[in-house]
Amino acid sequence: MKKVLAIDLGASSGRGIIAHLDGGKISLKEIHRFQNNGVWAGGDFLWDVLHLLDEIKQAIVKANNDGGFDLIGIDTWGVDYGLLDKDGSLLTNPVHYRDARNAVGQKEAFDTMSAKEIYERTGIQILDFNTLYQLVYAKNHKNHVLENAKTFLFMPDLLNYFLTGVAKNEYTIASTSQMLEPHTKKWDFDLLKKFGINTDIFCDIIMPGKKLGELSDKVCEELKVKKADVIAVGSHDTASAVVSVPSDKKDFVYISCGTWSLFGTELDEPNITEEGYLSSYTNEGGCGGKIRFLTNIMGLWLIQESRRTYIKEGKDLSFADLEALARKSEPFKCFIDPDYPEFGKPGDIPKRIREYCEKTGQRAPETIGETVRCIYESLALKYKYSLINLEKITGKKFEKINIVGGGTKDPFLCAMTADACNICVDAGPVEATALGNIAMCLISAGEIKDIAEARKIIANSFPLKHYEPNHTADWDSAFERFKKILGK
Ligand code: LRH
Repeated sequence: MKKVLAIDLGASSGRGIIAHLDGGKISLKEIHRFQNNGVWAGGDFLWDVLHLLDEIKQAIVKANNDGGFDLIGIDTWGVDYGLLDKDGSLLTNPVHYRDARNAVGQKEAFDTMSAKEIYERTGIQILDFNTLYQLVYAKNHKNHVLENAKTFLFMPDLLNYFLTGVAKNEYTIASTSQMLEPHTKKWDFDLLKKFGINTDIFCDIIMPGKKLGELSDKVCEELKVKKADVIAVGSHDTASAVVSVPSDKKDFVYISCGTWSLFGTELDEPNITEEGYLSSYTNEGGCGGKIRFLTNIMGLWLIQESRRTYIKEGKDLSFADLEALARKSEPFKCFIDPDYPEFGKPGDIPKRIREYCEKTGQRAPETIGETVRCIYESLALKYKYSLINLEKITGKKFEKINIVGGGTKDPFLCAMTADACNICVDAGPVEATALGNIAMCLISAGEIKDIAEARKIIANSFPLKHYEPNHTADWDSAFERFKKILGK
């Protein structure tokens, strides 16, 4: 039985988890957890990638001392990248997708090609942090860096490179860039050339489930560990999370719920339409040849970032405290569009919510509980809005939503999702991303046949929490008010 070390990096923390298949079930053990905070440096908001590499090395040492491992897979958030020079050295720290420069790059990109045209070519949701716009910014304002770049690597590719010396771009993470041709799953070099981006820096694309390489001799010597295979998993965290949705149906709806809420389904082919464009549906690359047809919704970030503000103000409240305060507050007082661009930037979210409510003619939340309740209800209403659009675009009718990821630990949000959408919700597994990563490693090693079998094993290994909808007329009138705020 092969042992897997899954490294799962989120935008606020990272983990090392060891796992193996045991009697038809996957057993997990978290061996290392660490913080991953963006760092402000001289006005730039950056990722401390060497800190991440160091933490990954600590996870490798701990896994080695805990019985060893045979396979390792790394997944991270989407879009962000690092550049290597001709000697293979990192040129600068990767920029955080929440850095304000990306909006500038996006605006500049639209001078060359309209948003609609970019969507029609790539099928990817227009988000200001897409790698395409990050590179347009770099070309216009940091060309001295790009001029010295020999190799372009997304975050998981870069970490894989540090461990193996092999430089490749994994397909699922590359699909978040808005730089792939969605049908051929190859780089869209013609598109990149239109933006004047040097296409020589991109690597060969490797498909998820393939072996990328091995821990290098240098790394093994430094850490005093044995060789292990490094697998190209669905290295975009959402791609990994979707692998572990415990559904036995061909058509299912998932929310990968954490800092972001990724709401969607799986398709066999890209679906690129005017409606998809207008309702912000994306065609990201999935594992097993699938397309992740989903919309990126600003998720629990809104609560995480609000909590940071409260803590700075001296109110040391846990997530459970915030949830309890929300439960006690007046329902349906006011709503926000969670995806209003101002909410995506780090800072005082409660203040921005008050300003948003005043601007949209609503009673602004006065207490912490009211603010958090407003976030919860607005998320649930955005899910309803996204479900209606998904059914319209795909022509399918869905009977259940599978919520996976950290958000499944929040019963208030899960129940509200069922109530607002008037649909059953199955919540779990919590460790969806790590499990998808582990599943692709075990598929690559031949221990699991395919993704369908992995989903059965995962459903068998981790109990789900079921929520029946308790839909009331209040949710219908709330949804009408919500749509007006969205301008729909
Ligand atoms: C979620 C996620 C999401 C986006 C964002 C940048 O963690 O990967 O799918 O790509 O981060």
